Amino acid sequence: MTEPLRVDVLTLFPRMFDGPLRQSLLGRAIESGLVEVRIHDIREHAHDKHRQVDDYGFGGGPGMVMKPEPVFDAVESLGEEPKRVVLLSPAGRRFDQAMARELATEPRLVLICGRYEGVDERVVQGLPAEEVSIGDFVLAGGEVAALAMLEAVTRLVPGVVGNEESLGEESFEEGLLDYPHYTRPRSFRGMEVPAVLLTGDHAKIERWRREAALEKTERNRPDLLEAEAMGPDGGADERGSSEEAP
Ligand code: JD8
Repeated sequence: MTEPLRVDVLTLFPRMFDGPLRQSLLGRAIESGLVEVRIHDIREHAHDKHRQVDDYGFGGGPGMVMKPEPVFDAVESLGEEPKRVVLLSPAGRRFDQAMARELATEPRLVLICGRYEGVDERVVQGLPAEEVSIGDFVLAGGEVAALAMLEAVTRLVPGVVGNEESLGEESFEEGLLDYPHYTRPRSFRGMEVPAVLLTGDHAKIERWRREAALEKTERNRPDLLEAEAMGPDGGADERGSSEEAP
C-alpha cells in the first residue's frame, strides 16, 4: 500500500463525526488504513480562561464570529509539512467532482469547519485557506459539508472502491446523470422493469441506458446539457465576458 491520505478536521463539534466515520465506505477506508482522519476540537486551542472561540463581529450586525487565534493555533499544531487547507463556507468556490478528484491526489488535507456567522476572514487571508462550498443552500456550520466532501474524496482514493464499481463509468464523468437502475422483482405494484434489460443484448442495453440517462438529465439537470453544448470554456465568448474584439 502507498501512503494513506491524511485528513485533519478542525471543529467545535467533534462528536458530529463519530457516527459517520465508523460506517460504510468511510468506516472501511479508515479501518483498512487507506485514509487517516483525525478530528481536532478547536476549543482545545482557546487559551483564555473562558475558552472563548467566538466574539462580536466588527461593524455590527447579528451573530458571533469565530476568532482567528484558535484556528491558526489548531492548524499550526499539525506540524510544518505542506498541506492544502480548506475552509468550508457558503461563500466558497463550488465543490464538484473535478475538485474531489484533485483533492484525492493530495497527501494531506485540512478541513476547517466554522459555526456561528462564520470565521474571521484573516483565516482565509493568512493561513491561507481556500474557501469551498458544497452547494447553494445554507447549513448551520461546516461539519456536514466536511463529511460530504470527505466521502466524495475518499471513494476516489485508490483501493477504497473495488473493481465491481467502476469509477470511470458513473454520473458526471460523462457529463450526464446516471441511468435508471432496477432489481427484482420484475413486476412491482404494477410497474415493470423495462423489457430491454431482460434481453441480455448488451449493445441494446447500452443504447437504452444512454437514452434514459439523457432524458433524466434533460428533466432534472438541463444545465448540464447546456454546459456541454458550450464546451469546456463555459461559452465565455458567447456571453461577452472575453476580451473586447478589435
Ligand atoms: C460553514 C457557519 C452558517 C453561514 C449565516 C448561519 C458549506 N454549502 C454550504 N452551506 N452552508 C455552508 C456552511 C455554513 C456555515 C459555516 C459552511 C459556518 N455557517 C452561517 C453564513 C450565513 N449562517 C456550506 N460548505
